[in-house]
Amino acid sequence: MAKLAIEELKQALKRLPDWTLVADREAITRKFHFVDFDAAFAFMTRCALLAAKMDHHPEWFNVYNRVEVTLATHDEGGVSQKDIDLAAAMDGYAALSRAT
Ligand code: H2B
Repeated sequence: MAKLAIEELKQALKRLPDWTLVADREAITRKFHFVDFDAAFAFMTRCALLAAKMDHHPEWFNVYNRVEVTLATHDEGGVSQKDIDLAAAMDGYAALSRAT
């Protein structure tokens, strides 16, 4: 899937207000905070099952109740619609557990 042009990407990010562009590469990132590790890991499990289905995988880092996610399409060296779709789905899963 082709990477988005920078203007397309900025447009797409308007609907993902909690996600920002990474400074030194073409990728998007968001930090999630949950009430505890169980909530964080439940979120990661939901995301993992979807990622496997999409064949599109997050770069992520978890400590206790915190999950930091970076999304990029490695094959394209940038952000594609798949990243946007995965980010939107992650926002939805996070909302289920009232993440901030
Ligand atoms: N995930 C992400 N985030 N970017 C990719 O380019 C990508 C992926 N490529 N998951 C897939 C797997 C690719 O390696 C396989 C061969 O389809």
